[in-house]
This record gives sequence, C-alpha cells and structure tokens, in this order.
Amino acid sequence: MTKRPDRSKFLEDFNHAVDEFIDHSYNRVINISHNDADGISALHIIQNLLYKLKVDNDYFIYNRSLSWENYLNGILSKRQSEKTAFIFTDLGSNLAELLPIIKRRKEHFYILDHHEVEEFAEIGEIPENLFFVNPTIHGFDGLEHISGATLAYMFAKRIKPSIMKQGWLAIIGIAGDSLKAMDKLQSFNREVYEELIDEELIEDEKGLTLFGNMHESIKNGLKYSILPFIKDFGGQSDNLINSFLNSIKINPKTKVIDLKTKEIETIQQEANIDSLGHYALIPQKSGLLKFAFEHALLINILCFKNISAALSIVQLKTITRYAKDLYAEYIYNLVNNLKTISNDPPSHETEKAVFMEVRGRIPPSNWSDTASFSAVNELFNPEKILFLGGLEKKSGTIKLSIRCSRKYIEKHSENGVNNIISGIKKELGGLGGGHKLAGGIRLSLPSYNRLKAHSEDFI
Ligand SMILES: [Mn+2]
Repeated sequence: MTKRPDRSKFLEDFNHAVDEFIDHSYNRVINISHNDADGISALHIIQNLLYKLKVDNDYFIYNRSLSWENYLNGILSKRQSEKTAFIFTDLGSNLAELLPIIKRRKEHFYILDHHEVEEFAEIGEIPENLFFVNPTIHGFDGLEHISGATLAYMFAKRIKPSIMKQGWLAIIGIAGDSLKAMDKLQSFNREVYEELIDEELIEDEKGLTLFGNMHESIKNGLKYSILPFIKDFGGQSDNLINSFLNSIKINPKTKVIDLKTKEIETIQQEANIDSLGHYALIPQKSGLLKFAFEHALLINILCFKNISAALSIVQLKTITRYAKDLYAEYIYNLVNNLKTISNDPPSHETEKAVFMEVRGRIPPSNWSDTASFSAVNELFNPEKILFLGGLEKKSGTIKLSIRCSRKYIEKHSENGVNNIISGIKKELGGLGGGHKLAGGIRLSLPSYNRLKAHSEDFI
C-alpha cells in the first residue's frame, strides 16, 4: 500500500475520463456528491462546468446512511440512455457495491474520488461504461496529495479552462479534508494551491495558526482553537486567558492575523504551543468566509444541520446570522468535547484500541468531528485506534467514528482505518468506509459488542 505514487498511471485514467466526457457530449449529467465541505466544493465545481457546457443537469448529496443499491434505486430512472452521464465526486469508491449496479445500466459513470478502494486488486474488470479516476489506487495519499474537490477541479478545468476562477472551491475542499496548515500540502493539492496563488485567486499568509478562530481575537483564538486544541486554554474562562495575555503584554483584542512576529514568538514560548504555519484566504469574501479553513468547517457544520444552507453559503460573500450562530455554538461545543476527551478515561481500552462511548456527553452530530480533532491533536494514545460513538436513535444502530493518528499510519502503513473497516464489515456486517486515517461504520448492537470483545482481531 505504501507504493510510490505513479503519476503517469493516474494521468492515464484521468485523461481517458476527460477525453470520453468531451467526446460523448451528453444530454444530461447528474452529479452525486458527498455531504461534507470537500464534497460540496466538488459539487459546485462540477455544477459550474455543466452550466458552462449548457448541459441539462441535476445533483444529489449522498450521506452514506443507505446502501448504494437503495440510494440509487431512487435516482436511476426506468428509461436508460447512453446520453446520460453520472459524475460521482468525493465518493463512489465502494466498487464492490457499485459495479453490479453500473454493469446493468446504459448510462456512463464517472467516478472522481480520493477515498481508498476496498481490495481494489480483487475488483476484477471495470465495465465499459465506467470511467474510474481514483489517485489512491496509484499510490497517492487521499488526504495530503489530492482532495475530492482538487480532483473535480482538475477534471473540470481540463474541459473548460475558465473553471480556474472557481479554483478557490478546491482550496475549501483541501482545507476541509486535510486538517493541516497549507505549507503541509503535497503533490496535486500543492500544485493547485500554488497555481491559484499565482493567479491571485487565493491569498497565502504565514502566521500563528489557531484554526477554527483565525478570524477572531487572540483571546478567542486561544480559547476556541481546535487545531491545535490548546490544553491550557481551550474552553477556559475569559479571565484566565485575558490575564495570561496581559501578563505577556499582548492586548487580548488583537486579531490573530494582526499579531506581530515578536508577539507570535512570545505567545508560542509562553503558551507552549508550536503553531506557526500558512493559511489560505479567499479574497472576494469577508469575515469568517474569507478564511479557507473556517469556511470549510462552516460547510461541514451546515451539512449536518441544513444541507441547503450548506449549499448556498458557498455562493455568499458574507456569513448569515444563522450560520454565524451555528458556527459559534459548534466551536463552543467542540472545544468542550475535546476538553472532555482529554480529561475523561476511555469507556474501554485494549492493547490496540480505545473505545469512547460518548452518547449523553457529546451530541451525535459532533461525534465525527470530535473523533477527527481528537486524533489530529493526539488527545488519546496515538499508538492506538480510536472508536468513538454510540447508539444513533434514528437508525437504531451503533454509529462509530474510527480514527488513527499519522504516527500510527507511519508504523502500520498497510493497516489503516479503511482496512480495519473492511475487515469489520466482512465479519460483522454494517455499512461504512473511509480513508487510511479516518472512517465510519454503522453496526448492530450485537456486532458492536463482538467488535469490543475481539477488537484485536480487526486491527
Ligand atoms: Mn473528500
């Protein structure tokens, strides 16, 4: 699995898909995308392309709560046409599920995804009506090297170069998925990032990175930063943080982005944080929406609360009161959840796994992000796999967010979260999938209990 990225193999798939898409001049194109910031950004890029091409189009958002069979049943029409194409963005790599469906259809399917493919070697032949573009099968990292929106951007821009103006959407996708400062980007993510800086479509800045609150004062930055989560200040009282800042002669009201180099040095030293990095700004937007990371996070938040608000915020230049309130509430909760995770003992711990059953302590809509930010901030033992979740009332199943640290992947590169999920599904059933570092699964209660009792068998 840790093979070197093979760029020419990937570009072969990519160019083939682009050529086929251009050659077929479809009458109708339906985009299916993922319900997160990366997926929503990819969706907007493809919608822009289809608008420019003047193709009749439609879109759907898939949240993985149904099997592909059941989900597509409601979308695929009885009448089949070769003049219709489906473009899947930021999803569609569950090939074992999807291939039997695609084989029965006349429509063409373009899958532009960066999630790992389960057991790709065993998939067999790809049907003729499927154009499968996934850089992870050629050794690329789906988080650092290329986001779903980056791939959608590359595809759309190849067909219509003027799509470059929508390139900032790719940066939203990258910021939402990679959870890293922009100086850590590699490969296609980096190339697209630099291209957009050169074209002045985005701005790159260097400074103290307190992601989640880059648009705020240093007082709120320390209090509500989620990347890094600052143990001494995260979720603490204003008084405590203000007196700390006053003691080092920094005005608590100074905006994070206005801090001088000397002040940044002092804060890093005195607060014992190491958080100097690059961040991206979207020039045509203002306030929170100007900051790529915060904008992406806001889309992720809205995806859970109000999918149409998530779709429309992308078009706005300034944030709505509704979205602003949701964001503030979310950050407040997440910071407190991270405090809970860093203070509370696990519900169950084995040699290789940490189970956190958080129903009642953390609201279900926060599980996935609490797990992600616990992992990137290493709030649990980074040598172990985190299973965080509990009973989801509406589905009656146990919903688990599964995470591991980058440290873990460096040691066990062949056995990331996606492989663990595949193994669990094979033995215990359930629905789910993911990346090397992050994924999710829904299990029945008996299956969950078996997982807990025999977690070592799956890791
Ligand atoms: Mn993605």
